[in-house]
Amino acid sequence: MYSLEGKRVYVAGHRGMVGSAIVRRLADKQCVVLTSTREDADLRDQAATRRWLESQRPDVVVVAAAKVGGILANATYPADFLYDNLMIEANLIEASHRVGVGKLLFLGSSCIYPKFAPQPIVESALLTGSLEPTNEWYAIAKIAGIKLAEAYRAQHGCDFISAMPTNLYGPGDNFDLNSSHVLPALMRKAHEAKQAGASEIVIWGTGTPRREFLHADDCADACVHLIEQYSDAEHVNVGSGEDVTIYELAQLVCEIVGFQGEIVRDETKPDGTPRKLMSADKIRGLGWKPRIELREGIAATYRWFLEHKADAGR
Ligand code: GFB
Repeated sequence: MYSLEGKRVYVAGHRGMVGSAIVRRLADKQCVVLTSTREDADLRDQAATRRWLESQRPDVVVVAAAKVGGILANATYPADFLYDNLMIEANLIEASHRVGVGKLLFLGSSCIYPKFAPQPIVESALLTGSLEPTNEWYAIAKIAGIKLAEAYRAQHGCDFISAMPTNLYGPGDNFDLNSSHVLPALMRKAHEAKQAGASEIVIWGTGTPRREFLHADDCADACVHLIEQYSDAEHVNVGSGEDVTIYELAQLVCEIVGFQGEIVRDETKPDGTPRKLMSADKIRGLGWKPRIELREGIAATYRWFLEHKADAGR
């Protein structure tokens, strides 16, 4: 058991959906939460990152900072997804070792696993096959992050651990149709179609790929649980243990938003990996399970969208 009480906890990436959820989750932990802006330290800059950590002296570092995006953004900006993520994680992990950080949590993604990994995907499936081409750049950066954390543990005895969240959604998500993940994209499309009285929304691909979704608040809860309860080299999957097809997801989002038109498929757009349901056995064995059911989580996220984003871009 690692106690967070009285600790200085640096959440890198606190403006993102997961980072902000982790900051919320830490509110009752009697720790000091540290955050940084791009002006404090550009985390792609090694010297700036080191200076920031030396000045703040955190006990705990959460690597939730990353360049993220959906299937199209990954394919459009491969250099940014590989370079930015490699730099951010390498700079944070190395500087954390230098300043003697007692616990570090690195956050990856379920796309680290082979495209055709047996389902549900167990942690040991890492590096057993080829990656899905639409997100191999991001995946390779995240695999390097896992291995860095593992290497610093092996060589320097650092208590650095890694969590692999599944596809996440929730308040603070990106709702831009060109760069977002599927769930916020469908929410925006359904909302705008309803507002405009349109007869259909268009979804990308065949609608047959299966995805597992987890609310960002559940992910944040799992992250804090792992910081407190887990200390080992192998990464830990963080998921709900259930998946749906993209078409089923679109139906659910339309129902919650109140859009009754047709769902049309644009098969010129990529499907990506056919399925990536992760095994949740390991994290359940560590005493954690999600609380937010998909329908309830989407409804809460839609309320957030209505309050914060519904008018964006008009
Ligand atoms: O969420 P998403 O962009 O990323 O797409 P991945 C999931 C599935 O939803 C794909 C389909 O089959 C998309 O073709 N889809 C349908 C849509 N309509 C839409 C739409 O309007 N927008 C989007 N974005 N998708 C990402 C990786 O993969 O998952 C990242 O690219 C990361 O690297 C992330 O790992 C968790 O699930 O395919």
